[in-house]
This record gives sequence, C-alpha cells and structure tokens, in this order.
Amino acid sequence: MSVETTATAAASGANATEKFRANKTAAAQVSTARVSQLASRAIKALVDTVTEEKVTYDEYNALKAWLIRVGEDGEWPLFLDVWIEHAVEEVVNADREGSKGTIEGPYYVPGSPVLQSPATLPQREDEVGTPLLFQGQVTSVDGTPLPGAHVEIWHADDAGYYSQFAPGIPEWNLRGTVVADADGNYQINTLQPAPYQIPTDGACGQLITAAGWHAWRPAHLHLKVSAPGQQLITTQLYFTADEHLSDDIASAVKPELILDPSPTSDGNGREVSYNFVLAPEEAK
Ligand code: MBD
Ligand code: FE
Repeated sequence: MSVETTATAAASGANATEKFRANKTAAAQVSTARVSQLASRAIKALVDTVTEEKVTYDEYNALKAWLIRVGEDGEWPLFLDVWIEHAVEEVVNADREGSKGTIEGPYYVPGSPVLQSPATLPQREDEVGTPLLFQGQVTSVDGTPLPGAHVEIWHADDAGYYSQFAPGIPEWNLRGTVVADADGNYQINTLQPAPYQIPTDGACGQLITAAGWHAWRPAHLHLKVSAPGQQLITTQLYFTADEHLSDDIASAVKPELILDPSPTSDGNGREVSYNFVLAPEEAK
C-alpha cells in the first residue's frame, strides 16, 4: 500500500491538527492573570510529580522525546481529547439542565450534508454493519417540541475509521445534519458502530503500550443537537453490554448516555429511541 491509502496515526493526527486549526477560533480572550494562574498550576502539578516521584534523567528525557513526538504525529488533539477534555466538559456543563453532554473528541467536522428527517446517513454501497434506526424527539426542558431542530451526527465505520481522518472513505461518509420534523421528531438510518480503538501506531499508542493500558472506547455515536433559542449540546451515545463502557480510555461514558436497541420487526437490524432535551440559552 502507498502512504496515501494507509490509515496511519500520523496521517489521522495531521488531519485532526489541520481541522482543529481551521475550525476553532484562537484562544485570544484569556486574560494575563488567568493564563498565569492556569499555567502556574499546570507546571506545578508536573513539578510536584517530579519531586514526589523522584524522577530520573532517563525518565525526564523519555518525557521530552515523547512530547516532541506527540507534535510530530499531530496527536495533540487526540491526546487532549482522550485524557483531558472530559474534565473540561464536566466543569462547563456541571449545572446544565436537560440532556447530558459529553466530549466532542478530535473527529468532528462542521458543515455535514443537511438531510430532512427521515434520513439515511451517507454511506458506501457496500458499507459493512448492522442497520440501526435511531430516532426520537427534540424538546426544550418544559417539554415543548422543537420543530426543525438540527441533529448533527457522526460516527466511525465498522473498521473504526472516521471519514476525513482515514484515507479512502467518501468525504461525508456516516456524517449528516438531520433536520427534525414539525413536531421535533427525527429518524436516522445508519449502521451500528463497532467498539473503537484510538490509533495505536503514534505517540498516544506509544504511551498506552509503555504504560500497559488499553486503547479502547466503547462503540459510540457522536452528536451535536441544536435549535434556535436553546443551548447546543455536544454528546455521545453508547450501547448496553459493550465491554468497554466501564473502562473508556476517554472517560466519557455517563449512565444516561447508554442505549438499549431492540431488533427490528424485519429481523435485519436494530432500532432505538432517544429524546434530546435542550436547555434554554442563557439570558444575556
Ligand atoms: C474518538 O473517536 C473519540 O470519540 C475520542 C474521544 C477520542 C479518540 C477517538
Ligand atoms: Fe469517536
């Protein structure tokens, strides 16, 4: 295989780094005092680790080499979203009403094809996987349906690859922005995602191997759900009986986010309902 057709951590990481640069606005509004406070504490946490653990020069140089490699492999988005983002999400959404959120992860791309409900996500003719009908209603916290709510969904294919991050997959494969109907109801036909291993051949994989950890996330759907006047929620949904629900490497599972699909009447697939409750936008 040529470089272009091989799914490597470096290729996926470079894409994640590029997409982050393209989509996220620079963190320009952090004050000097706040930068000083946060950077001091973060550095102190590392220094305390060195002191308390009596770190050797071999260990210090191993860390230096590894940090250099994280950048070379483009894996800062992966590293941060796997090991740090869950804490940010918990802090930011601590008092939020309505449905639970969880981390976005490194593989979101804005601007996916807009599809009217009932919708089928873009997929290849020979896409592998069990059909999954995912449906429900989007309401506000007082139960009012939200007509035309947007249910943005993206997930990995059966081999664990995301379109636009692994090579050879059509651009918007298994990605879509589904518009709910006049009653806030949505219906999405897709495929059951498989348990997912983060890329193991880059710097993050090197850390996982060196530490004797595992690289698994439970199978998941990623979602961003929004409607005018409501706060957008970023979340993920998981599936009951997945062996990695209790040891997600990204620490992003919450009990409210676990689906339990049933077989469809034709016996060919599975279906599940999940209702999204959006919190009102904060008064300005
Ligand atoms: C993923 O698919 C993901 O959702 C997270 C959080 C990290 C790495 C890959
Ligand atoms: Fe994911």
